[in-house]
Amino acid sequence: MRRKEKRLLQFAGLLIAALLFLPNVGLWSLYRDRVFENSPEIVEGPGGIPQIQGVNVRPQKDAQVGRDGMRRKDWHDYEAIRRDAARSGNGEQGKPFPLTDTDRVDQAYRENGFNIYVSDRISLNRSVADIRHPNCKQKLYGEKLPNTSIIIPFHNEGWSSLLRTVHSVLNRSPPELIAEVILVDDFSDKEHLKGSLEEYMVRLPKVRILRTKKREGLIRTRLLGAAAANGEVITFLDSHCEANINWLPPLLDRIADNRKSIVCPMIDVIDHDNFGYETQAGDAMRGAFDWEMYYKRIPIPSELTKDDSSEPFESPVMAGGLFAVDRKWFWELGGYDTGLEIWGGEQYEISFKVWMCGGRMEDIPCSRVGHIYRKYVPYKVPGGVSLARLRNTGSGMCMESKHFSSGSPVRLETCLKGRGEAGWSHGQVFTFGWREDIRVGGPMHTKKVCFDAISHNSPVTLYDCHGLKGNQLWRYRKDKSLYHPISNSCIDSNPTERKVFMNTCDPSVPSQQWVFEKTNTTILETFNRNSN
Ligand code: UD2
Ligand code: MN
Repeated sequence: MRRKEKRLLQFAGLLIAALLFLPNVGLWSLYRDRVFENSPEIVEGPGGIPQIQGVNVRPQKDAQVGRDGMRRKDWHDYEAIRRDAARSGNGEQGKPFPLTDTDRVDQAYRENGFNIYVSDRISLNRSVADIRHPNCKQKLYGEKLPNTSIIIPFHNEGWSSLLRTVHSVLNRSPPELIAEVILVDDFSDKEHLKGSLEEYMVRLPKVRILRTKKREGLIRTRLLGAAAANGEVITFLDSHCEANINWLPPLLDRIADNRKSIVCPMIDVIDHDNFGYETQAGDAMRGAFDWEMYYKRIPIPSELTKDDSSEPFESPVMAGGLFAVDRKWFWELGGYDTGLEIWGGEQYEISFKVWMCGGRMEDIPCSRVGHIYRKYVPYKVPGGVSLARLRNTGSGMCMESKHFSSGSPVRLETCLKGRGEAGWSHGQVFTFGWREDIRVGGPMHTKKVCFDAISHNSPVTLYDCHGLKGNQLWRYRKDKSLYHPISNSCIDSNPTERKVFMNTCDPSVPSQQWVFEKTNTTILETFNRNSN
């Protein structure tokens, strides 16, 4: 009896010792799965910047074997992190540039939709704050990851914003994972994007420049880059981004895990005024869309929130510009629809396809890339449906929707000069689209308020667009009148009172005649054909 007890005790002791000390079994291996050996002490420095204690501490770069037999390693470049943390100056650590009023010149925004003067005064190699979830600093990713081509389409991009995109990618990605960086010029006409860009890129051997033969729009421009790419994965970025610390391995790791994955980094905001770098409001959210196909970010539902919010989560649709995908899988999906013009909508197409074809789409919290959200769209949209102005023939004045808000009247105002292309926000730009209503704003940023009239003698007011025709259905007639079929009346105007109202149609009075300026007549013809 006693001997048996002793044996049992001895056995239990041995078991505990084995669990504690033998490599690759039990508790020890579980522990090693989570924390890699000899990891440096990363501490939070000023402004949340990671700093490594001690000099020349190199982490253990040897791979660790996980419970699933996968070899994983720490992909951080601690040397680069240390160099970045030591930088100081304008905009360094992603801090806002101290703007004075004279820095806020309109001209600085006009060409790019963001303050290029400020961008020019910030280093092309500036450091950004490491605002990742703390768990991201501990994560290991596959020792063998596929390499990627980085594809950056651009149309008349600013010099410093484009170059900073390229530098941030090269500075903050493991070189062996970057097959190439392909800059695809969508028929820009700015001088700095021609010879000077080519000369500059000679010093960066991984960078190639391709050019479209005519203005193609961002979708066909991306496709041109994708067709020329050699990497196992293709990663698309906008031409005004900044990649954050260790952004790439977390993306590639998910594709290595399942090649039918489209993965997106968290998109941070680079302020268009002062270039401060911060998270989007609410940070991690799912991508979705409303009934008007407007992209939205919505909170992650509780059934999907994981204990660890640094883990990937699925989204119905992506934001559009920043993602990585297995190159062959992208083509198996059919790439993008080549009929998509200039800007927009492509994210729905690719998102629906990936879900319908047995893939998955994920957002990866440990991968972060900053993006400059512009103040307004600076480029022209050839053949677009944007009506720069609706000018009255009689008075020469323009329709104006100053407050953009539902319930406010449309008024007659002096036509704004010279700002037609850039100023979608000024209230004299309208979109006459396939819904046969008249919307405030350019086609890329319509405000979702529409011309609305309730009777044959009421004022013309703005109301939330409902897309159901009725009071919001309009027709432009050959006699230059704006006809409202439901009330069988036309838009009239009174320049003295600046009023815009409905009246019995009389094509002979100039106060009822309107000209669409800077629009494409075929669009109007299509519009009228559809409404017959
Ligand atoms: C968002 C996306 C963008 C794209 C777009 C349309 C993010 C951060 N951005 O708008 O990637 O998906 O929605 O859905 O998700 N460009 C051309 N040719 C053109 C117009 C644009 O090459 O004719 C380039 C442009 O230089 C930029 C990219 O395409 O690199 C996207 O254009 P954007 O920055 O004007 O679009 P954005 O950020 O408003
Ligand atoms: Mn963009």
